[in-house]
Amino acid sequence: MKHLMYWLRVSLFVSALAAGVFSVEVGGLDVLAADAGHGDHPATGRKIPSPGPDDVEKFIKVDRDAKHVIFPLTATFNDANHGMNFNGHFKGRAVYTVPKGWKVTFEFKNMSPVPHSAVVVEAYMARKLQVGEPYFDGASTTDPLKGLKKEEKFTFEVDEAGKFAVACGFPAHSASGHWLSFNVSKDAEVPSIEFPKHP
Ligand SMILES: [Cu+2]
Repeated sequence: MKHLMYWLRVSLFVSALAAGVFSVEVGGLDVLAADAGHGDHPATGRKIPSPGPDDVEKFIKVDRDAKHVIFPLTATFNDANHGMNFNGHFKGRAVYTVPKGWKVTFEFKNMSPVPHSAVVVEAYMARKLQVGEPYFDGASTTDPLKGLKKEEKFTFEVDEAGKFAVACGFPAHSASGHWLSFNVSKDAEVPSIEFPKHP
């Protein structure tokens, strides 16, 4: 039922967009993230990791010598933000930081029948209806506008410091909150994830 409602919302939105009558940013879906923690996915019962403040180290794989970090990235991990979340987080409220010059792999997985995708873009792009091309070479799933209903890994190198976002590239999803904060830092020595307080 939830998925049906969600489809309905999206198709209504897309129709509005097509008709050119949509003028305000989608921002009404302000459901706070449930404490994601480790848990069973409500739809599948599968154990999927989702980081909380105490288990970031278990969640990410770090190879300091190779300067390579691997993050799981599960779209629709749970029902938070109507399923428009990665690992249970949305609207930038998980901040992934990686040191400049490192290699980053995202292990994208979509748990929903709705297509989702992932694209690394400059932070301000996350609020747009279409988030555009990946900022770093290779920093997206295949054809992010269409989205995927399966798993796909992608790896890229972060050769420039700045504030970025891991956004869903399916039209209007990121504007509805389907994005995480992704910072490339020239000072950080190891990758980290932080959870800013809700405003
Ligand atoms: Cu999405």
